[in-house]
Amino acid sequence: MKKIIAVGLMLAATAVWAAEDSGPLKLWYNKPAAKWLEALPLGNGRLGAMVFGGVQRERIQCNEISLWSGWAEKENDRAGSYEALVKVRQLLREGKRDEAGKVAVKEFLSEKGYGKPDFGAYQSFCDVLLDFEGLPEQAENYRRDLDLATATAHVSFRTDGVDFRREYFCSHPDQATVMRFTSSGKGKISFRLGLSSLHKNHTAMASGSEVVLAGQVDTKSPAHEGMKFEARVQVRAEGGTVAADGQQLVVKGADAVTVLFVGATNYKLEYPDYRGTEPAQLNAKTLQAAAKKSWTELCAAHSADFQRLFGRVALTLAGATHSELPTDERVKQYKKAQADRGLEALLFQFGRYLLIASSRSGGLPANLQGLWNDSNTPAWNCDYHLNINLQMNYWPAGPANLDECAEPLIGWLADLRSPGEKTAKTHYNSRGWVVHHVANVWGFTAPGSARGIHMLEAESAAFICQNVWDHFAFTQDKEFLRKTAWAMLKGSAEFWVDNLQEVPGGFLAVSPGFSPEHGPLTQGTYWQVMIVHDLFTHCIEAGELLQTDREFCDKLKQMRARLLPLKIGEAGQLCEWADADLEQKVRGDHHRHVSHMYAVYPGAQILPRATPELAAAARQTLDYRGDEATGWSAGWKINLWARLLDGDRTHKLASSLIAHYIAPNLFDLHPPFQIDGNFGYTAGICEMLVQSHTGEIELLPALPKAWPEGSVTGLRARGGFTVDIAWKDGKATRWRIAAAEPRAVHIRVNGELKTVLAEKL
Ligand code: FUC
Repeated sequence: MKKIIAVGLMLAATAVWAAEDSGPLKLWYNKPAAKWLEALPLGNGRLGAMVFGGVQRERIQCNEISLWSGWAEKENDRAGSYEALVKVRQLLREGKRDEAGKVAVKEFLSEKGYGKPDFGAYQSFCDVLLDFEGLPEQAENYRRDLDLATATAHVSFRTDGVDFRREYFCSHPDQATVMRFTSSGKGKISFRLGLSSLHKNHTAMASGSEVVLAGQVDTKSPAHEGMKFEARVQVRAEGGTVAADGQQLVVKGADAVTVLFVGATNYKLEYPDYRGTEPAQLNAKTLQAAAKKSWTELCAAHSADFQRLFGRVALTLAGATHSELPTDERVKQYKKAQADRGLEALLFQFGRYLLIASSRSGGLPANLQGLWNDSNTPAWNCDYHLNINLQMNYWPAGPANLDECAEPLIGWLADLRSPGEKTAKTHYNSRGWVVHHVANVWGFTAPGSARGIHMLEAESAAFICQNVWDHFAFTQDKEFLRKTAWAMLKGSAEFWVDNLQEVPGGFLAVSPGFSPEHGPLTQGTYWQVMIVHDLFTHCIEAGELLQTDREFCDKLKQMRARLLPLKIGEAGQLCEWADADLEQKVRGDHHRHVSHMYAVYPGAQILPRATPELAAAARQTLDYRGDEATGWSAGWKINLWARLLDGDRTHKLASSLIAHYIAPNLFDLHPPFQIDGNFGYTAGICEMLVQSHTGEIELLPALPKAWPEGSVTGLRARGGFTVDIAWKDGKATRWRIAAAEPRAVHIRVNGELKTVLAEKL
């Protein structure tokens, strides 16, 4: 029997939690933003704002996460597609991959969807434009910052001997973007405020102390009504006057001003119509409630709400930190020297900040840009890509102690099940639910049109179920497992029970299979098999925990045992395909997708200690692929190298992400901006410090030499544990594992495996 050692006894008497300070959690600049990628993001999960910080002309570019073009189609699935699927599978059995691909594109893919107007795109919302009368374009002592600790942006400067200060935040409790303008002088605040929008169908009107912009997205189709939206601003001046002038509000000679911004659409996350209350009605109610609160009360509510989430985790990395430099300069400097531990820690916390700001309960999931977008034709529709991007967005939720932020994803998936079941029936004549490469807010689950076999990624539902399972694994919330997750997992597993195909050797595999954006259609793709393996495993475990569906779970066990076994290729690589000819190109292949690394991360089938040969093959594959790629690809590789327990290589990837793929405002660049890279980075840092996918909690599994000393508190491990660690000279000097109830847990620390008692949280 293993000895249970009280945690406290292991603590080195001199150790402290906080190593050297990694510098303030602030992004700061000495000039206004000239471009969107220099502006500072605020968000409450539904409303987003980008603060430019101009002295004379201030622009706050605003978003609302549900504002989409397109519409809810009654029918996205393609009648007769199942017959085409039968043909495609037969062609693949005959080894006719090209022909199978052609039939799939011509006869199986839906004519609706991606690239068509019905699918839609995430839209810009509106801008709040402020012209401050009498202020110059440039001022002395200028500073613009975003304080991550309080989720507040500030702009301050001095002109004509008067100090001006502006503060901005997006409040979740009050569902409003709040601005406050003050100065050291009396009656010094005068401005005109207007709202503008890129949408051609809109009107703006000011009256009293409010201005309202109402609009409707153009569907370019008379048969379909576009989404309606409305923004409303209320100005509360202390001293001075407020008057309406056409489309603008005019404030003159105020001492201080509070501005409340509310915004809404008539979208409702509810299949099949996705229509809800009129935005004017929603806004009137929200504004009325927020208007009753003073600036101080609004601040206090925002701060308490945000701190509850953000304040759970602290990370300090000893070593050089350049917080004295403006953040854009700091990023430039990092490109040259990669010697700024403070920036590495800041970017970690920025990822946590962004998840809180773009994904809160009651909202939609964070899309390709979180919720920040200034275009009506954004890259990839700024949609939900399910062949890596959406999954990556939620990788940090569990380990970075932000479980609640996964709720929008869970809610959206719950809604997607109904259309997903219909698609499974029509396209696969099968039970269960399915979604493919891309999805939107309109319940689109079909294999979308136009873009060729890329659209054919039926494993996407099973892939996102990995996030759903992890939500349970981190929270241990059995009610969630019973009431919500079980139906999702079981439904997805049912789909695969009906769809796995027998391939040579009597194994089960996915046909048609496709390695994301790489290679042809085949029945020998490994990544899909890896995903189905994990789905079945999680389902079996859930069934046991919930004491339900024993027969079904037994069936899953039998089928899992027959899945195509993973293979090591002639060049020592982990094979992406069972088709030997496709593996010939492995040496020169630097494709950004490393899909068959799924079994290393986020899956856990390949483990350096338990499956060393496969782990060595995974390393070899990553070496062939190389470290360069795109923002999210670098983000994924950080997690992969951490799981392969190589701290220095992990740090190299993390440094390379900062050096190559970070904008002045710390948004990650694919390029263009894609938020998955930010979230991949943050998840990767967690994976360097704590891992918990093997039934034990490993402390500092991938600590690089560059981080000899530091501390982290509040990270989470699967099983509902919270982990604090301090380290020095690359060794843990102090740690604390806590759980809701004290219980024994296996930990691996400083090369030893121990059983310790987790403290009560
Ligand atoms: C996937 C990637 C692309 C891009 C897009 C949004 O399809 O292959 O690189 O990230 O998503």
